[in-house]
Amino acid sequence: MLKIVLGNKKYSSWSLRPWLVLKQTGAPFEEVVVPLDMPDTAENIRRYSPSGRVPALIDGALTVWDSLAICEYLQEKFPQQPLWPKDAAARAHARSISSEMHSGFTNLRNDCAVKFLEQFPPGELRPETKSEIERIKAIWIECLRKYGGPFLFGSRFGIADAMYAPVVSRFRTYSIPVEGPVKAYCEAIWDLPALQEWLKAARAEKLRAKFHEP
Ligand SMILES: N[C@@H](CCC(=O)N[C@@H](CS)C(=O)NCC(=O)O)C(=O)O
Repeated sequence: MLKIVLGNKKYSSWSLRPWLVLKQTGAPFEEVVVPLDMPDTAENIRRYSPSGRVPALIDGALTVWDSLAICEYLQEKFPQQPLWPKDAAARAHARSISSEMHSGFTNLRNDCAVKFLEQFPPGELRPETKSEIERIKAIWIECLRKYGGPFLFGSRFGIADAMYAPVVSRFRTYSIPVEGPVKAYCEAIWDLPALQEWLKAARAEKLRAKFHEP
């Protein structure tokens, strides 16, 4: 059976992404949660993955690490599932925005750490962070218009949605205003049964992470 190695569900945004994609495949899988922010975190993760970072996917003798590589592997393993869009141009678009998320938006990532269960009143954001938020909203609006929603590439939740799911959480946590199609998209993601299942598990989690909690 497939095994996915994750960090704390309250905080691990990189873990959520391939976990959502794995849920979308419908395949059974086991989970291992490695506590983050501990002196032995990297050593513990290295028992599963050479990168010392979560997430990692274990499929028999094969280990795949790094969120986007895991998503790509899942598409190859489950070719009947439209995790990437079937149309080549749409697929290239989906890969572009997924890579843009994977390698970018560092101001937003640094200033607005993912805390899936928390909500704060609106605060002042740096101009660099605001401009990344505007870029993300523009990406979503373009996709929703072009492919008809409710997800970025149409009626099915896919890898691109999974890559941006933690941003939806950041918008909630930091009370970043959303309206129109962006608001509808955020609601569609937040209401996903799989995301709600993740949040339920996060609420039940007893682990604490010192870099993420006072
Ligand atoms: N580029 C990686 C980033 C993975 C990452 O930074 N994971 C964090 C948790 S969300 C981690 O493993 N931290 C462990 C540590 O810092 O010791 C991916 O996309 O999977």
